[in-house]
Amino acid sequence: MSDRKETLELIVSAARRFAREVLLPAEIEVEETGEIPGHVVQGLRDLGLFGMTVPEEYGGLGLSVHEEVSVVFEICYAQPAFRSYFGTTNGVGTLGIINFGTEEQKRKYLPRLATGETMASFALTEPDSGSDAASITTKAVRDGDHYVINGTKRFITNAVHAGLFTVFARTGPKELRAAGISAFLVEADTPGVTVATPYRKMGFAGSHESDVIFDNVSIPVGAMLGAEGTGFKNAMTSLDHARLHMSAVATGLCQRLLDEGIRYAIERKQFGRPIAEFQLIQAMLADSGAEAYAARAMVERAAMDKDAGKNITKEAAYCKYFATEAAGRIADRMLQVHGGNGYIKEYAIERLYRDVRLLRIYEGTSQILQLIAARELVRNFGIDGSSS
Ligand code: COS
Repeated sequence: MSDRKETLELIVSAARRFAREVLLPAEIEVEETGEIPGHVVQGLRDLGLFGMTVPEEYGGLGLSVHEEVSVVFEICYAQPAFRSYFGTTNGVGTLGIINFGTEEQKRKYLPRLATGETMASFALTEPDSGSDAASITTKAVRDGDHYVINGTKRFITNAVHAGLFTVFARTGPKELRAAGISAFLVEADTPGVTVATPYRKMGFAGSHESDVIFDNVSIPVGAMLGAEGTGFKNAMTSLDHARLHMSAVATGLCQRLLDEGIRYAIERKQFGRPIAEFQLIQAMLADSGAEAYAARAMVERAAMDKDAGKNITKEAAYCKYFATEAAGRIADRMLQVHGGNGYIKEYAIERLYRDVRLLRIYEGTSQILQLIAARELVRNFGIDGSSS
């Protein structure tokens, strides 16, 4: 076996063990306290998960996308807030620096992001700009050798923990839409940055989403990430990758939900037999097993295509759309398998059912992903008279 393959197998099996031995037993505590316990955070750091995507030369694990999703499948066997804790730092909050940062920006930030010493957040969404990301109104105005940022960002995951924000702001007129948006690296302790109290949510306990207010925040021109006016494309490129990661999150959860349903169906007896022997229950298990398998196959294939340098905008949209919708359907069926017990808090399915609901909304709603996939299909049709 090659050294690389052996190392990956070690990382994946360590992630699997960690999920089963450390994360699963901590789930109820996280649900009750709304916080990720310190020993879990330390464990995530020890595994190097904050720096999964950071190249080795900057202190990260330098995983390929296929390797990354393989680890995420395992970690997301546990409830998704654990992954959220390191997700923005190795995902959207860091990918921009890796892909578009100057050498100076990479050297300054990546080593401490890779260890989790500094956490990163991605600040794109605003109160009036969600799916229509090109309509943001946060402004960055040049003032000598500085930019001054004003605006409010909404639902920013991990803002309360973040030491660094990738902030998208308008440097050109609103008529320019996407072409008038630039990205900036803003340190959280810069005067004028305020992180609001996290929102109370339906699920996902342990993951914090807050508004972040930028009030006359002055940052040096060197804090711009990529060239002026390229911020939107930079965000979309990061999101293509992040949507594959999110599809892996959903895929890990599909497996967990299925296992919760199978275990219950074997243990629960009605009419003198385990309910797993009843064909209508079996249909729900089979449909869910098939969808979990399909999600995994899609995500692995798209990740390999991305590693091979292919454009995966359409495939990432397919994957996130399919895997997160599948997780929703599986959660619903497995709750049904649990009957009345599925509706009470003693069973994990009640919590997971609420948690997976968010996956179909953030990092691109299912409807936006359908739109992206269809646009790509139509755009590329006709070169050889087919869509393949
Ligand atoms: N990769 C690279 N560039 C991309 C891109 C991608 N995946 N998608 C779009 N672009 C480029 C386009 O090529 C275009 O540049 P040119 O004019 O030079 O060709 C520019 O970005 C603007 O793109 P587009 O015209 O497609 O923008 P729209 O406003 O029509 O819409 C969508 C873009 C809807 C796809 C975008 O706003 C989106 O993804 N919305 C969802 C946002 C989201 O996921 N938010 C979640 C919170 S962030 S965690």
